[in-house]
Order: sequence, then structure tokens, then C-alpha cells
Amino acid sequence: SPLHPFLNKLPKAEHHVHLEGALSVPLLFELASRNNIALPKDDEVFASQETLSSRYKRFTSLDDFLHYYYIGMSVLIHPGDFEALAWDYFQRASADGVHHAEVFFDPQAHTSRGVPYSTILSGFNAARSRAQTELGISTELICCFLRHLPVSDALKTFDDADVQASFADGHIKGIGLDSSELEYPPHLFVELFEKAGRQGLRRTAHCGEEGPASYIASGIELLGIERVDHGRALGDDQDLLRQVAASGTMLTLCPISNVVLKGVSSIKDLPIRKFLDAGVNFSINSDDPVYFGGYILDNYCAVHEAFDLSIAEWTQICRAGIEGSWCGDARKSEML
Ligand code: ES4
Ligand code: ZN
Repeated sequence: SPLHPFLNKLPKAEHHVHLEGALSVPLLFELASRNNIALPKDDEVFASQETLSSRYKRFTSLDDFLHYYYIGMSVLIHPGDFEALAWDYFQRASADGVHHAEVFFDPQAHTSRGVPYSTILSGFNAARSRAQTELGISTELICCFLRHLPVSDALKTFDDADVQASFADGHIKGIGLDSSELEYPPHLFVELFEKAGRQGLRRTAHCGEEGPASYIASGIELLGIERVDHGRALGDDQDLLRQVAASGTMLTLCPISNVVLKGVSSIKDLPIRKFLDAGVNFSINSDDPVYFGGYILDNYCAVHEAFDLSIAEWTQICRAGIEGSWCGDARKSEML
């Protein structure tokens, strides 16, 4: 795209990226070998890096992707594994012009395999320090809970002493909610989100990715979320759209993700023009960049191809993204 250099240079904030979704296929195979993790032998997809990479281009749905995503992350065992994963992402994000990144991780997917929470956090924090000192990018961690597991599992994880310590010492900025959406509506997680809110944690949740607009409404009303991850279905409800625009609630859109997981057939089918016209705040994000074949700049370029936005519109999108970030005001001023 002719705007590529301009879009690259624009100071960007990324709000929706799962660190486990930035696990490259070479690193996945390297860690599987080094950590002696057996990849499924009955699935020829894991026969080689090539067969796995080509499978990533043929996801049929969110659940089809999640199947491979949870197997992939099973190779992460030691703090250094988590550090390498996050460092790969931070370097790539920085090259794409990201100045501030708020990144998700799924502790339950690791603690359920016997990996201690403290291992995950020490690895990620080592990468975050490097990102700050070597790349000059600020980062925040968002602890996501898996909606396909029992609510009791999320509550138990939330109450764990190490998790509480990471909240109290400010290593975690907020909580999120992810994984399969349709069968697990927001109301199931009211108690978790109330507890997190009482502790001063910021709150967001995946809503309206495969679920309907009503899940966005219940995320906002019942869970107290101040951001909506994806929120693509907001385009289907004009009244809710006006309400979200008026409140300034930000959507963290992931355009390439929605196409790869077959939520829409092309980026042109996303209600981005509608959101711009109605004054809905949104950021543009990569979600699971390795699995979906695109980092943040690829998503910006794809949106530009589809909607031919003006320089003023792009500048405004990035400003709103920085203003809607969960960093301090001093850091925001530096970036604006
Ligand atoms: C996810 Cl694309 C997506 N949707 C829901 N949960 C997720 N976890 C990682 N990627
Ligand atoms: Zn996501």
C-alpha cells in the first residue's frame, strides 16, 4: 500500500494480542524438542513445520483455531520459553511502529499443565524489561480467563496467592476473558469481574467475536468492562452502537483474525466505516499474529486497502488508541 511507510511510522498502541498466539512455528518445534514435549502423533499436521504452517492457513472457525493454539502453547515450560515468546513479539511490534503494547496471556492453559504462574510471569516480565530498555516500548499485561473452563476454575485461579501478588505489585494491569464465546456468555463470569473491579483491576472481555451484539451489551452492563475485545457484532445493533459511541467505550478490532476464522468473508464486510461515521472508538490489532499470518501493520494495511482511509482518519485512530490505553497519563502525553 502507498501509505505503508506512513502507517509504519504512526505511533501505535496495540491492545489485543495473545502472547501465546505469537509463538512462531520454528520456536514451537525448537521448544518441543528441547523440553521433550510430544506433539500429537496421530495428527499428520504436526509431522513438520511446513505441514503445521500450512494448516494455519485453513482454519474453519474459532474452535478449529483454538485446538491448535492450545496444543502449540503446551511446549512452553520454563521462564526462558515465555521470555523468548514475548521478546519475539515485542521486537516485531516495535518494528511495526508500536510504542505501547497491552498483551494478553492465558494462565489457566499453563497452570493446568503444571507450569507455575510465577514461571509465566517471570519470563514475561524479563521480556517486558528488555522491551522498555532496548526498544523503548511500554507494555502492560492483561490476565485472561478461559470461558470454556468451569467458572470455579477461573475463580480458583484468580484467588491463587501468586496471581494476587502479581495484581497487588502492579505487574498485571487488568483481566480479560477469552476462548470459545458462543456457549459461554458474559453473565457466567459476573462474580470474577466484580472481584477484579473491587481490587482496582481494569476489565475487558472478548465479546461479539462469534457471539451476538447482546453479548457486548451484557459484557458492558454485567461485567463492567471498559473495553470490548473484537466487538465486531456491534455493527448489528444500531441502538447499542449509539450507546457505545456516546460512552467512548473502545473496541479492539482484529480484522485479519475475523477473516481467517471465517467470521466475515472479507475485511470490506467489517463495519469499520459505520464505526467511523458513528464516532465509535476502536483500535486495530493482530490477535494471534503467527496463527493468522499478520502483525499489527499488516492489519493496518489490510484495513487501508479495504476502506481507503484518509491520513486524518488514521491519525485520529492512533490518537484514540493511545488515549484509550491503560498506561499512565505521563506516558500518554509522551506518545501523543
Ligand atoms: C483468541 Cl481469536 C481468539 N478468540 C478468542 N479467544 C482467543 N484466545 C486466543 N485467541
Ligand atoms: Zn483475541
